[in-house]
Amino acid sequence: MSINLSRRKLITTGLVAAAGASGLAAAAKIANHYGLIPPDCGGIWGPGETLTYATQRLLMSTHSMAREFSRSEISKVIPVSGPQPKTDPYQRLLAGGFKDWRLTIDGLVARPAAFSLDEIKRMPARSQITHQACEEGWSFIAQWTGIPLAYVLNLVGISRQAKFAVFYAFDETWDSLDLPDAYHPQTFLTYNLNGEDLPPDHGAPLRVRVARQLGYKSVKYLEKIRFVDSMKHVGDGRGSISPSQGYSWYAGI
Ligand SMILES: Nc1nc2c(c(=O)[nH]1)N[C@H]1C(S)=C(S)[C@@H](COP(=O)(O)O)O[C@H]1N2
Ligand SMILES: [Mo]
Repeated sequence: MSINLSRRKLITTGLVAAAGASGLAAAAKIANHYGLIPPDCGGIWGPGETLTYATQRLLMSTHSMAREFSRSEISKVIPVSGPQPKTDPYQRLLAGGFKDWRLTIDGLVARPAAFSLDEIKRMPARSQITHQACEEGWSFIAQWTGIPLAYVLNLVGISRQAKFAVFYAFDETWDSLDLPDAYHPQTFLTYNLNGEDLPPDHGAPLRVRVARQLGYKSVKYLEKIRFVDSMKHVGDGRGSISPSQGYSWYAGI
C-alpha cells in the first residue's frame, strides 16, 4: 500500500512538474506510459484532458466515494435535461409498461445477456442519496435505487481484455466508463427515483447513475451495455457523444 502510494505521489508530481516545466504534452507522455490516456485526448483540449483524468486517477483511490446525503436534504425540484425520446421503439415500450424492454449486455463478456426489468428488480437493490450536477450549472440531490453495476459485471463475467463499458440509449446519447468507474460501488443501474418508478423524463425504465462525474455521464433510457477493449472504433472514437458537443469524456467532480 505504502509502495503504491509513494509511487502514485511520484507519478503525480512528475505529471504536474512536466505540465509546468515543459508543457502539457510531456504530462501526456507520462500518463500514456501508465495507461491513463482518455479516449478524447486527440482534441484541442487533449493534453489538458489527459492531465485532469490522469491526475484524478493517480491522486484519488479508485474507490473514493462521492458524498451521500440524508433524506431531509433531498431536493424539492428535479430539473430534466434530455426529455424522453418521442420516437418508436421507445414510446411503444413505454406504452407497454416496458414489459418487452430488455437490457442487452454484449461484447467482451463470458455470458452475454438480455435482462428484463423484472429480472433486474429481483437483483439485490441498493440506494444512494447523492448530488447530480449538470454541466449547465444546475444540480439536485435525490435518492436513486437500483443495482450496483459491479453486480451485473460479475454476472456476465467481464473478459480480461475489456477496458470500457459503453452505454447506448434510446435517444442519440452514448457514453462510456473505464472499468474502475464501472466497478465503483456508487455506479448504479437505477430504476427508482425518490421511492417511485423512474419517471419517463428521468430515464425510464433504467438509467446509469455515476455519482463521481457530471450529470451527462448518467445515461438515461438505457438500451445496451457493450464491453470493449478500446474506444477507437466506437462512434467517432472519442469515448462519448460529449466531445462533439464541447464537453470532455471524463467529467470527474
Ligand atoms: N439518454 C440520455 N441520457 C442523458 C441525457 C440525455 O439527453 N439523453 N442528458 C444528460 C444530462 S446533460 C444530464 S445533466 C442528466 C440529467 O438527468 P435528469 O434529466 O434526470 O435531471 O442526464 C444525462 N443523461
Ligand atoms: Mo447536463
